[in-house]
Amino acid sequence: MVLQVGGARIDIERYRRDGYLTAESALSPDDLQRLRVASDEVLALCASDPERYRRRIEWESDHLDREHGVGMERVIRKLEPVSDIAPLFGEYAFHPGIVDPLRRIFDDDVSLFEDKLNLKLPGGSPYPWHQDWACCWRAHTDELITCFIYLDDADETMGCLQVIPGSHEGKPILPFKEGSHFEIDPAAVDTAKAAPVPLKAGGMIYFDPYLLHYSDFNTSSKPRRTMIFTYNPARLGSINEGRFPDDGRA
Ligand SMILES: O=C(O)CCC(=O)C(=O)O
Repeated sequence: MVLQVGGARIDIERYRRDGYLTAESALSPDDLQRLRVASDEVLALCASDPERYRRRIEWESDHLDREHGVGMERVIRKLEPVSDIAPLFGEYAFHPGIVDPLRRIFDDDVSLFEDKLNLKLPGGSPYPWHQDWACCWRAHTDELITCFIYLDDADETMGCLQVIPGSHEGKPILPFKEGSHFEIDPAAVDTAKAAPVPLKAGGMIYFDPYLLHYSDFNTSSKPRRTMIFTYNPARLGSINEGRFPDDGRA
């Protein structure tokens, strides 16, 4: 069944078959500009007091080897969660152009399960092949859909998302690489089937929690910022409210 939801063409069978779907931007150039400004502001806020915001911050230096880490010592790669300290992200999480397709896939309203801002600034580090449910969400339902929204144009030189279409099929839980609780064993990943998903700013990727995905270094001179929202069906309730750290905010 193919649905036209706002500007998005939603092919539900395709989502179920491939485990992901792309959609054109639901956001205007003004929306995107507001979000980029909000991204800069929340980044500056957290960078100004990294001790206070430490539970939200992932540092590039924890993901880069010595060769790639030069000059990246104090660069933030990810902020999670952000919607409570940067409410604009919380507002856009419920933008109809973003969530209406999900309401059709879930056949229900949505509840926001997770929100984050991945910066991938120039020189930013890869995310090795992983499955979100297996690495990060096992304590919760797997009735989850992630929406990945590029705030900047993203191509392969900027480390756009890459996926293995259909790898979610049958809800496999693939073995981790030895010593990791995140990265899948490279022997279990057929990288010949990898499909890069480059999109213009505002472009969206909806994907399944079992889908194998990856992104490479940002070797360009431009940022590849991404707003990432994960939702569960509203009938399950607000099941991940405990994710917001109490970092002494007024
Ligand atoms: O931002 C990226 O490039 C990948 C992020 C990702 O895979 C994740 O947050 O699970």
